[in-house]
Amino acid sequence: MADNRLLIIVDVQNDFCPGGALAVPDGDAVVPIINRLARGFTNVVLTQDWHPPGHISFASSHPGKKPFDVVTLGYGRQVLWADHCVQGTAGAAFHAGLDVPHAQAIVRKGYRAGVDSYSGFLEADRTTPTGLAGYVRERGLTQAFIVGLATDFCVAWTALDARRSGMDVAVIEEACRGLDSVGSLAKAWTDLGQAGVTRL
Ligand code: VGL
Ligand code: ZN
Repeated sequence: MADNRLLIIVDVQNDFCPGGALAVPDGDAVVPIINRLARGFTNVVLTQDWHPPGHISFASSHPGKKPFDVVTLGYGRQVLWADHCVQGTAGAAFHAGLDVPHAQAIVRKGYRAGVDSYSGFLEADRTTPTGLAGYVRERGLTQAFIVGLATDFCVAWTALDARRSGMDVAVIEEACRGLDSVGSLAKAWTDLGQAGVTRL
């Protein structure tokens, strides 16, 4: 019998953990929880935030701007961040304690210089696909369980897009941590609930 369940582990990378460039408070606490959860899944994919130097989401790319400022780009509203998850750096690497050797795919996102991507499915211009929707479809995966960092950005956007792609979606709250930079955590849970995402 086919196992249609997929665990999506979002952005458990050094820069999102304490000491990292864009640290999520208590972010590394999810590592042992995710390791334990992952043992219960045959199908596991990881997302990896993966920006080139000078990426458009970096405040340093916008003279006079600082992290958490908001700018309007061609595709809409963009929160600016400290430089983080630069391709090939230690900050972009997965947390060393993450132990999911049976993960089947790694989906990198945010690698185009001029487009951000919180979602593991669709970039911030809302038109450029990462390929994950096609992967999920070809593999016949219908039920997504989502964990990782940060709850209010990449986890929430990935969950909403998984839902839009037609999957049944649950976010496992104890295996996520949020940034809550701009009152974004409460809003994320509201949006997820309205989209029919289960909060586990
Ligand atoms: C993320 C901000 C910028 C995330 C990624 O993984 O939630 N947040 N890039
Ligand atoms: Zn990023």
